[in-house]
Amino acid sequence: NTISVIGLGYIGLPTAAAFASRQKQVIGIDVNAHAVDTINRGEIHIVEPDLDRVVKTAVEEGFLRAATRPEPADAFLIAVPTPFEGDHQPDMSYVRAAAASVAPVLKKGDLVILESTSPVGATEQMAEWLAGERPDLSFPQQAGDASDIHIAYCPERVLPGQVMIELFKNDRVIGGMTATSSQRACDLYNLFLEGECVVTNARTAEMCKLTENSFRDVNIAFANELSLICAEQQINVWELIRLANRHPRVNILQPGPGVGGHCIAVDPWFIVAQNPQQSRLIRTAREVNDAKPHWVLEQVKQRVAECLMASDKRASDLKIACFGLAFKPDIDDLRESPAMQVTRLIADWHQGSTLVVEPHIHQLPEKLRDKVTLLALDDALQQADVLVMLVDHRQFKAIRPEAVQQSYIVDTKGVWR
Ligand code: SAJ
Repeated sequence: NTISVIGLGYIGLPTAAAFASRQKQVIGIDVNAHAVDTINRGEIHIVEPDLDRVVKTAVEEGFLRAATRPEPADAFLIAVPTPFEGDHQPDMSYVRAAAASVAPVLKKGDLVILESTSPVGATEQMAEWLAGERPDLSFPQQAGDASDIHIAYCPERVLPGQVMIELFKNDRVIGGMTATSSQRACDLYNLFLEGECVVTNARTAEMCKLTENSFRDVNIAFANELSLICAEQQINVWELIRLANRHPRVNILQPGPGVGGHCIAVDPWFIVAQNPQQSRLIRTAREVNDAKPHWVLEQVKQRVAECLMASDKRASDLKIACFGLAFKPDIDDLRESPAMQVTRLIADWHQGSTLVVEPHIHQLPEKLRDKVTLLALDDALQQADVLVMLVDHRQFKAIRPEAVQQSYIVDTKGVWR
């Protein structure tokens, strides 16, 4: 039995590698020829702990290979991006293109699974697209359990940085369009899954994925809102949360410079787009979290003003050091990072130099290259007048208090609480 994974990104490639690690024949498909060549050399084009080793072994042992065009297989897993468009409407064009590319190679008995985070109804929509391309085959929407092609929605829920652990260990929600589709999908994931397959229908599974990330977004927004209130009331928000969390039924998350990554800041909008009247809390949480980087900039402006008042320096002499660019601690992923956004806002506003410390990178991303200077931790601590803590990387939490001489600090992560 051959398994085909369409889209070899942060989810597709680890999933392909997981099946291949159980000695299943896997063909990975991606439109990016560079990614395909890299994988066929046994290397990877993304950063994820342990993935390189698993892919290398799978390719060397002949269980995994990549191609740019779909080939016949028995199961197809679609794991392509579903970003949103300018007005927060989900963009399903990659799923549509993936369905169109798979349709010509489908045969009776095949299973098609959508893994991409999608609005409710997307799986039925995908089935319609497939049926439109292949009138010679029957699909669940017309033929029910007796259909030629089986279709399910099975979202991933792995944490970036721990994908190769969570992919195996997490329970998996399986939303088949029919009972047979669900059963076939369970059998497939059980090839490598140590967690449990929990069966539901496709619409519930779609909503479940959106719900998980919206839950986290709403809870982080609560913490971020508290941080604004506490700043007004001269209360240490970190101490406040620590104390409140001593209550047996309270568990507040941590505030920060905003919410980054590729899922939590995106998925809630899928719910809002489909249910604008009902999703007031989810929308507001998004707005609270998206506003946080701008609030951090205002805090920096205040500290800079105080620093200028207390010294004879001009604004253009003042150095601001930003600590961290990654979207969360102890990773090197800078995409969709609020720390990056804050750093850019500061660099665009500030007349003097903006320094950056990011122990996980050797080179600044292009967007920042001519705006800021990448420095070692100790150098930045020595040179800067104002410190802005943006990511609670291990290295920053280990800074000794006596190494910090500055009194003008914006600490978005409570590292210097
Ligand atoms: N963050 C805070 N405060 C917190 C926790 C997180 O500000 O207390 C921030 C982080 O700094 C980061 C953002 O939220 O900027 C998101 O980080 P995260 O670690 O919460 O989540 P992701 O985006 O790395 O992965 C999430 C996970 N979803 C949930 O925990 C519900 C993961 O399980 C999903 O698979 C993933 O989204 C996804 O692909 O959807």
